Amino acid sequence: MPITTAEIKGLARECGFELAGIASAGPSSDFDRFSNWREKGFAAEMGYLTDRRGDLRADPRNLLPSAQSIVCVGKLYNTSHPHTADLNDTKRGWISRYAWGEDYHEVLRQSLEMLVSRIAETHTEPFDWKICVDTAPLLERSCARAAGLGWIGKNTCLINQQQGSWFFLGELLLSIPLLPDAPPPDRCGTCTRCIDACPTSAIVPDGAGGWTLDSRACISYLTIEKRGDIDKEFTEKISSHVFGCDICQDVCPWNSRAPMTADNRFEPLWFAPPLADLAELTEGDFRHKFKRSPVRRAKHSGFMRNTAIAIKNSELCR
Ligand code: B12
Ligand code: SF4
Ligand code: SF4
Repeated sequence: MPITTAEIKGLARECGFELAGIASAGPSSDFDRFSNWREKGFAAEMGYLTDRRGDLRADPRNLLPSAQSIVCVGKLYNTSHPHTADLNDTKRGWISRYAWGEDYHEVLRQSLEMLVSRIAETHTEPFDWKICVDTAPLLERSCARAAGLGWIGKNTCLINQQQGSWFFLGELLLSIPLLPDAPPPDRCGTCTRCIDACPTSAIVPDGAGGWTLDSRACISYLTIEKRGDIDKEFTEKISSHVFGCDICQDVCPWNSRAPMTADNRFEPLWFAPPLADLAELTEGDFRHKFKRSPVRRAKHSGFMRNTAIAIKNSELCR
C-alpha cells in the first residue's frame, strides 16, 4: 500500500519528533535569498557555503535525483536550565543551549533511520531515501518553512507558534510522492526584541524589507566556526560565551513558554563550566570531555581562544 502524508507524520511523532511536515522536492524558491546573502559577504569564511557545495542548495534533487518529497522534522532540545541572562556569574563559561547535551547530528540521524524502517513496513513498494541533518547542502529552514513547521523570524530562526525555536531540524528525502503542507504566516509582527538585544548588531536589513544575519559579526559564528584570531571590536561583546550564542532566542517572546524536551540526551553534560577549569584543558582533555558533544566543532584551539577571551572579560581579571 502507498503510504500517506498523515501516516508519515504519525510515524515521525512515534520516532520522537515533536514536529513533522512535508515539502515538495523541487527547485528552492529561496535560493536567490541565499545567493544574495553570500554575495554580500554574510557567509564570512564558511567555505562550504561559498564554494560549489553552496550551489547544490538550489535543488534538493542534487542530493537524491529521484526525490519527490521531503519529510521535514523538528526535535526539541530545550531543558529547564536557566537562560544566559540569568547566569549572573562571569567566572563561568556559557555554552549555548543546543550544545549542552549529546551531538544532535547523531541523535536525529538515528531517529530518522528508525523512521525509514517504519515507512518501509507500510509502503511496500521499493523507494529511494536520503537523510540530512545540518551538514548536507540543503536550505533546511526554507524546507521546514515550506513543510509548515514554522516561520522565519527576524532572528533568522525557524519559529513554531506552539514550540518556539529551541528545536533542531532534520530531513528525509523520499522518492515517494506525498501531499505537501503549506507555510504558516509570519508572526513576528512589529516586535524587534532580537534585533535590539544582539550585542554585536549582527541582525541586519536584507535590502528587501526583511532581516538577515551577518555571520561576520555573530558570536555564534565567531566562537564556533571562525578559525584564528577574533577581531578586537568583538572581544568584549563576546562576554562569557565560550561556544555559540542564544541571546536572540532567549529574548524571543515565542520562547517564553517553550516546552521542554522529553529526551534526556539533551541534558547538559557540563553545565556552565568554571572558566578556571576550562583554562586547564589540554587537547586530550578537550577531546575526552566533549567526545559526544557538538562543542568538538570549535576544536581545542578555538575553544581555548574563546576561553581566554571570556576570562579577560570576567571578574577573574578585575
Ligand atoms: C551556516 C549556519 C549557521 C551560521 C549562519 C546562520 C544563519 N542565520 O545563516 C552560524 C554559525 C552563525 C549559525 C548559528 C546558529 N545556528 Co546554524 N546553521 C547553519 C546552516 C549549516 C546553514 C544555514 C544557511 O544556509 N544560512 C544562509 C542563510 C541565508 O540561510 P537561512 O538563515 O537558513 O535563511 C534561508 C531561509 O530561512 C529563507 N528565508 C530567510 N528569511 C526569509 C523570509 C521569508 C519571508 C521567506 C519566505 C524565506 C526566508 O531563505 C534563506 C535562504 O535560503 C544550517 C543547517 C542547514 N543545512 O541549513 C544550521 C541551522 C540553521 N543552525 C541552527 C542553529 C540551532 C543555530 C544556532 C541557534 C546555534 C547557536 N546557539 O549558536 C545559531 C543561531 C543564530 C541565528 N540567529 O541564526 C539550526 C536552526 C534551527 C531553527 N529552529 O531555526 C540549523 C537549521 C541546524 C539544524 N539542522 O538544526 N548557523
Ligand atoms: S546568535 Fe547572538 S550574536 Fe548571533 S545574531 Fe543572535 S544574538 Fe546576535
Ligand atoms: S524576538 Fe520578536 S522579532 Fe525577533 S524573532 Fe522573536 S518575535 Fe520575531
